[in-house]
Amino acid sequence: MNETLTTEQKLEIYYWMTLTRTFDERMVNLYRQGRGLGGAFSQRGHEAISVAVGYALAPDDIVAPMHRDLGTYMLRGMTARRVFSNLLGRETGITRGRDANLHGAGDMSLGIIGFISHLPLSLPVALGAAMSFRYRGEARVALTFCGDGSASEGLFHETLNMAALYQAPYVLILENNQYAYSTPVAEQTRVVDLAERAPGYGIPAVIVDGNDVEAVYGEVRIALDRARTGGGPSIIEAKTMRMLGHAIHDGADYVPRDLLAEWEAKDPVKRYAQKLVESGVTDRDELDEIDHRAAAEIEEAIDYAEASPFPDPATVEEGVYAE
Ligand SMILES: Cc1ncc(C[n+]2csc(CCOP(=O)(O)OP(=O)(O)O)c2C)c(N)n1
Ligand SMILES: [Mg+2]
Repeated sequence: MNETLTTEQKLEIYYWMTLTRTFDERMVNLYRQGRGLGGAFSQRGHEAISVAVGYALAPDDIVAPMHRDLGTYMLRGMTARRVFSNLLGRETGITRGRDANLHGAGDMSLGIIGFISHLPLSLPVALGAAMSFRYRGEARVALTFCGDGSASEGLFHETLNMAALYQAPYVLILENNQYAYSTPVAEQTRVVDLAERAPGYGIPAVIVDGNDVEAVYGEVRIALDRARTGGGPSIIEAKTMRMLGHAIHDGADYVPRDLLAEWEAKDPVKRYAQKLVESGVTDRDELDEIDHRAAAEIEEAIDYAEASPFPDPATVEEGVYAE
């Protein structure tokens, strides 16, 4: 299924990509200015993947995003205000200032499973959601993200084996961004394409250019439709590049500069802008207008977060379930 996107949809996708990119750039700046708090993981380079997934999911589906999937969070209704408030440890944040990054930042009313820090623990949790859809006969899908490094953990294999066995309505987006912290993919596995593992579970997989938003969208729609109509799970390996360090503290000196330059030339946001202009969908003026709208929205979200209170220390035990 490769449905054609309308002009309106393409511009909407561009808006989400530029919003995600601007959020990220402003977040990095805030931390460099000493205005940040907690951990900040740049998702620069991942915009096409997270936006395409968020755009393709149905409202009733469940998603388990990771730390570089900001576009998906925002497309599902997690506002920039709430995410910035979270990053700055404010009461108005997703975790009410308990965790100043995207860990645990879920909201089941938006169909988002909070990201679990212990990688890749979100995988079996999302599979649980998929199995519940199957048992209840609901036409819903659970989609989970997984990094190249996380794919080397035992839970990856256990989860996919079980998902395959039970033909769960489950889609796994493997974000191969070439590195897990400072470890390149070639130093943790002998397979070149992580998608090569799929036949071992008995499920289909595709490899997609993770910097091409429409290509990712097309593959995600195919996988979601397959899962929704009883065809079982599948893997989409989206190849991209982590363009900055693992987190804000990491200068990533271990990444070869020419590798970064190679991927910079394939920047997903700039590339989509160029495609939209060259194919006559729009012109640079309209894209500039969208960029300005996104920038204004992000500035407003930062102002809102910085003006929001820190949590009241008296509420520290709220949300703690252990006794
Ligand atoms: C079980 C476990 N071991 C180690 C870590 C520390 N850690 C956090 S992110 C990360 C790298 C993950 O790499 P990858 O899955 O490729 O995702 P990426 O950060 O590249 O998006 C590591 C080692 C962790 N969170 N959980
Ligand atoms: Mg990685």
